[in-house]
Amino acid sequence: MFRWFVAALVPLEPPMASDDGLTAKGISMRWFSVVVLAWGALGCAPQECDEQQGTEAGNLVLDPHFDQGALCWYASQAGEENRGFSTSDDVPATGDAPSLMATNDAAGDALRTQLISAYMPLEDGKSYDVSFYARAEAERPVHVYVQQCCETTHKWLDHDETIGISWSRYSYTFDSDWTSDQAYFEIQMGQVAGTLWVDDVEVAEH
Ligand SMILES: [Ca+2]
Repeated sequence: MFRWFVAALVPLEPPMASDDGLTAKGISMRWFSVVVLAWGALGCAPQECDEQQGTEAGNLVLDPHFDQGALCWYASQAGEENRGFSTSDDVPATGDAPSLMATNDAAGDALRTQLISAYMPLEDGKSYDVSFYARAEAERPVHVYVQQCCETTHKWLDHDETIGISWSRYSYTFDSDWTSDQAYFEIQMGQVAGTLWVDDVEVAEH
């Protein structure tokens, strides 16, 4: 069963102590606090996301093609949900409209603007393939994660990526050394201002 959560960026003083590697990467923890409402634990589905329609066999990502826009995802900018996010008919050649379009309106920390999937279950000892289509109005960095929420952070994938101006598929594989039903896929795109399109996200057993 997918669980759902809402995360928010909250100013935090003093900076949170962390050994999760974000500070080591020079990403300020000052703005980083994840507030979790595990509605799934209460048996509540996302209020507007149709989980049945969004579920695809063999793909752990809920609504991976953004058929429901961002309803099955958590998208935020500067702590404001859905700010700068909309659907677009600009899609990869093999894809179907819509894609998800994100416009970051100011450069900042990577996590200033983030796109986060609903929870996925991952198992220790299994290998997983991760991929998505993306393009940007100008070549730009993003950061791609598969990690666990929230008090015990575990990262399966932690990758700096450069997105080009043409639709391309970005792919990764990892061997899971951890079991969790609170894993999520995330793209952080707050590093530079500009627009990014994303579609056809997949996390699947290898
Ligand atoms: Ca699509």
